[in-house]
Amino acid sequence: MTANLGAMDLLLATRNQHKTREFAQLLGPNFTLRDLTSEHDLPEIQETGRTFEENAVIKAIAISKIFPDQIVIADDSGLEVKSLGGAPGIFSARYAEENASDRRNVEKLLCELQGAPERSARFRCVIALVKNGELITTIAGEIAGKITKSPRGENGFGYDPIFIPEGFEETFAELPSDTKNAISHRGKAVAELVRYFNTARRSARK
Ligand code: ITT
Repeated sequence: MTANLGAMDLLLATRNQHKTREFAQLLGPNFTLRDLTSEHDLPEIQETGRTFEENAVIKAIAISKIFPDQIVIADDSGLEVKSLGGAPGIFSARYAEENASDRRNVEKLLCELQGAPERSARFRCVIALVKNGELITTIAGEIAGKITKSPRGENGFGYDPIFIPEGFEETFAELPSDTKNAISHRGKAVAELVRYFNTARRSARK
């Protein structure tokens, strides 16, 4: 990512490069985004919360305490499937097992839903914004849709090949990234985050 004079520096508390790519596309050139992929000596953060919001706050505060001069954002997100009582939910990344691959998680979900007529689901995302170890705000976004019977498409990550957003016939992995970003749980949350920053900048100028 190139430095941009006047851009706001943000540290995204993630090692998931798919998330970083989406955030960079969504935030655009007014922000300089860095993630944790080049930080090799950080302690493991235990996501012990019971909700997306709690886990986003845990991640953002833990990283902010290590980088107190940075504006830190964290994304906790996942897929909630209605007929599975909201699973995999906060366990989306580790549904099949600890450190599961996307393929294993998708296989497990399709197996759990085998023959199920009720396939509605939603992606949810909560972003926590933290400075100096203190929570400033959390912002949520979600998108409703349904789960396919088999994976389709190569774009995106995670459960994208089996999720068809409402109003579409293609999966998130078949849609161009711009289309996903315009309607996704993360796209909505980041749009709200940008509005938050713009309002804060305007009132700081007054
Ligand atoms: P960090 O905690 O380092 O940010 P992570 O991948 O472990 O990375 P989460 O705990 O928030 O992050 O788990 C998110 C999981 O939910 C992710 O690994 C996917 O399986 C799924 N997920 C979230 N957003 C998604 C999206 O836009 N498309 C497909 N799957 C998504």
